[in-house]
Amino acid sequence: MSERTTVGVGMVGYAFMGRVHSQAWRNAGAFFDLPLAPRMAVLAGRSKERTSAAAARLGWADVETDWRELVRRDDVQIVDICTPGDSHAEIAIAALRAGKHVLCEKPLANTVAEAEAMVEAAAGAPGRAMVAFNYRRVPAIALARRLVEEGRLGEIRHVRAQYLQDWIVDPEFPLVWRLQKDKAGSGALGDIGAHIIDTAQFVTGQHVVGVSALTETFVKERPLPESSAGLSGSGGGSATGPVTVDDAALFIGRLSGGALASFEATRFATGRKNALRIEINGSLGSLAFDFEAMNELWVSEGGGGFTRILVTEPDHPYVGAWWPPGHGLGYEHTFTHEIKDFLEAIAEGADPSPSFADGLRVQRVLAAVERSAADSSRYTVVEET
Ligand code: SOE
Repeated sequence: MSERTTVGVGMVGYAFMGRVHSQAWRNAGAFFDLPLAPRMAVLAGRSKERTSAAAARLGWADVETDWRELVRRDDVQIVDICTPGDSHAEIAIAALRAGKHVLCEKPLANTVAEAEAMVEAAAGAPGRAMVAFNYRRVPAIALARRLVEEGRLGEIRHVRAQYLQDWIVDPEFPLVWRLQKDKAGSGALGDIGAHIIDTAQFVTGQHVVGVSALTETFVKERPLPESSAGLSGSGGGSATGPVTVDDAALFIGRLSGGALASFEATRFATGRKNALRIEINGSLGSLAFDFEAMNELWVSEGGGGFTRILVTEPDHPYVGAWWPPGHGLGYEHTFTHEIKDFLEAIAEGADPSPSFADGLRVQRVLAAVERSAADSSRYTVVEET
């Protein structure tokens, strides 16, 4: 067996995304024949005690309490950014300038200007840069892309994309960082709307060229949290603070190939936990996907109704590396696939997909949605409320 080059990985952040990325770095080599051998060298977080505990649990060899130290280390060739959006640009640009490869959580940044600076840094750097839109690596979504690419759906006319969650329906749910504009950039729009924009663009091979939008913040004040952690931040006392992001964003758009698209991203879809859905209608056929049944793709061809493809066959994207047919994959596998694809791109010296430029394209759509929603002249009143 040939000796593979070892690449040291340094990860910044260890909350929800840090945990799923860690398991992907740990497992990718056990299931895929990787061109490079990742070594989980160092984890960075602010508190020495909490970062050390996370590193021991998640499998990182060492810790730093300042991400700048991580970026300086010679045993780190890849920097994986799992922090809130307000630090993505600074960390990514520093890492690229230090000659590292960068994997950055989505959305790429909090503003278009930051995302542009990141793309510029990536263009002039030796390292490769990828934005972590993990749903591209759901086997059923990758299969959907394959079907569209093969022309099986014909000309694409409609895209209906939704990302429905309900984790903040309770008005007592605390004001965690995802509900603060200075940390997260936007709310449901950037957090989960970004995923459906990327998924729609990826599957159709087209991009959004114009939008018209409505956004809403249903619960405007929330209890201040004891900790600002993730999706389960614990409630505080009686003090409250303002929610400064959208709870829901709905928009319609036109795609570059002429299709009409509708998008809905909300954290108020009571009962829907992680329903990333997409339906595409073309001149020859249609397909439909719902992440809550992520091993299934529904396809209509030849003028008939929808039939189910169970996406667990070895010739389906990524599946051959895993279990026998019918045994199914989960959320975490999408990140393992992401790591595999990222390492292959690095080894080939190619731009990973999605690149920072793809992330910027999504960022521009997010900004356009916010501009459209803020422009009341584009909203036709039927009745004053
Ligand atoms: C929270 O809405 C969240 O964790 C997103 O930030 C992730 O990107 C998504 O995959 C699951 O939900």
